[in-house]
Amino acid sequence: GVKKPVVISTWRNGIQANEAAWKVLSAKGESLDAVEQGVMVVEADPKDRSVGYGGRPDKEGNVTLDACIMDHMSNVGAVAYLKNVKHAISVARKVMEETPHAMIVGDGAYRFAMDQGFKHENLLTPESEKEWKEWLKKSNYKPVINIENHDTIGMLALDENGNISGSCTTSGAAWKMPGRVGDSPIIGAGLFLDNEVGGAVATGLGEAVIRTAATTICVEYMRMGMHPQEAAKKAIERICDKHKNHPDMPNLQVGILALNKNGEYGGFGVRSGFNYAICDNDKGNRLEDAGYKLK
Ligand code: SD4
Repeated sequence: GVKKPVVISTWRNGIQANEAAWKVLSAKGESLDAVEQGVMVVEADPKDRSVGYGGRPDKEGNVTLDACIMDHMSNVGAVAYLKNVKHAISVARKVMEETPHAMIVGDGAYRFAMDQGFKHENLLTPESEKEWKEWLKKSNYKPVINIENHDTIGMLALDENGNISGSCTTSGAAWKMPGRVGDSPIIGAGLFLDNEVGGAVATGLGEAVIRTAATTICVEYMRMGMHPQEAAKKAIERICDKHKNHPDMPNLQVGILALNKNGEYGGFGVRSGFNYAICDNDKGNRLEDAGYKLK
């Protein structure tokens, strides 16, 4: 039988995000509202240092946000390199619903957000500013697995009507080059779904996810009949294979979550340490460790 509703999201912060999403889902609400409201909790949380308010800045001290959202009819909306607006996911949803476009970036995204009535806010908290100034002393850019960038939130939900939606939002890689955009706002990279099959979200080193269209292939593996856990594992194996001789490999971490139409789910990482929050009627809201390829 189909298990629904279900919501799954990346990392420990997914617990609080799932709670907000579950309010929508348990009231027979739509998965699109669930995945927006869920990740908004994390965007507003200054303690989460890689999403929204309080996110770590780029190398010049600017907090810039990337986000995308996708619904069961394959409608999509995305923003990238967005400054001074806390809820990038809601701006992405407005792009989807109020414009003929799929993605708006930078100054255009900011101006669109202002037109839509979003508030201009400073997103750099004193804590993130302090860390950035510490980093500036040495200024060497080297992504550290599971430590530096570990809180991007990606979420997938299956609602009472059997419809899947997904969302993904981040401040990206800490101390990134100005203008750098990761996988998180890119449909087919950080997030992909097909309501006939299921969906997938990614977290970790965005460049590696973009190179392999990792969430797209995960969904296609499910289309071929694989269980979400197996599909996520196969997508991670593809990433490892394509990065065998790549300089990113020694520090590479990517985590992928997958959810199918039956409410079955799975998670897999390149390395240990990737976990996710899952909420369903069976066992409630809990944190689970993903499988992994390398120690
Ligand atoms: C990025 N994938 O911008 C994001 C970072 C991330 O947990 O997932 N952090 O590359």
